[in-house]
Amino acid sequence: MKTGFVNIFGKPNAGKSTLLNALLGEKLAIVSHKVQTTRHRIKGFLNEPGKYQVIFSDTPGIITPRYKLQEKMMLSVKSALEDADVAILLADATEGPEENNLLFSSLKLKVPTIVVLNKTDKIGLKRITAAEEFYQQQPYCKKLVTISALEKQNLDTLLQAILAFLPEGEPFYPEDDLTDLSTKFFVGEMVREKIYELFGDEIPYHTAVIVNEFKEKDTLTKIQADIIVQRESQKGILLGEGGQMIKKLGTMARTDIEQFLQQKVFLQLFIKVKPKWRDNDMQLKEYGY
Ligand code: GDP
Ligand code: K
Ligand code: MG
Repeated sequence: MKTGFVNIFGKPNAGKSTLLNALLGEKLAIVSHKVQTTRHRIKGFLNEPGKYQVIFSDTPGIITPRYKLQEKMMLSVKSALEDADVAILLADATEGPEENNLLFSSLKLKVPTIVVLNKTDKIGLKRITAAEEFYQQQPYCKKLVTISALEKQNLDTLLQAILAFLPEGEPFYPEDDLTDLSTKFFVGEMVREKIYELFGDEIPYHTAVIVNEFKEKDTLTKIQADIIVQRESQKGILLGEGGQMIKKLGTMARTDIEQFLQQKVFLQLFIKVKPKWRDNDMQLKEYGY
């Protein structure tokens, strides 16, 4: 059977997390229109027992780090660059190809690379064709596929292209697993996603979520999580007047978590101020980075 690591790279907001979710038919990676939403490498497995196990990795968008958290994010990209059997270079079709080309060339990948032109739902055929021609001339481009991750267009063509490049081998993970990450991790991510959804520019970038308690009982799962911010003023914004924002956040996150776990959830959120956590090695480790 075909098995191997297929790692997705690209600029922030290219649609990497949307693509991972679309390929797996399951929402594993959180998505927002803001850059740097994804902080970890997130693995999801696509299994067809006896035929293939594709281990997809979503990665943080490639940037020049400005603080330690971003350095750690780029380390997770580096690990994905090193173990890829096939690389997907994801380009946003609504942008000109030059900047993406600079990034893709700089990665110096030695494995087969598929350039995937995403968001083709947003542009006309003429621009799609021009971009196709551009990428097909690049030495790293072994294959080009145009898709819309959002509208799930052409994903099967992409899968077939991937399988053609994947080596033969035995499965790396049990064939009924979807991921190697814990439920606790995904619960924290769902809280984080709502912070990206509800709060303006700066807040999400100063925030971490840590799940302290995760207790499954017969009919109810009890979850307690801390939201870490850097300043008192940010705590105030997250709380909102009379605590209305944190309440809204809690309700939105709980709804998603209940759908994910298929169970009733009691979610308790506390806000804690930890100055400069994004540059503190110990704290980054504690928060899972
Ligand atoms: P990432 O930063 O590369 O992981 O990108 P995300 O998956 O978080 O997506 C960034 C934004 O682009 C979100 O608002 C997505 O809904 C949007 N997006 C992703 N794929 C598509 C697509 O195929 N078409 C359109 N129109 N929007 C997309
Ligand atoms: K994003
Ligand atoms: Mg992402």
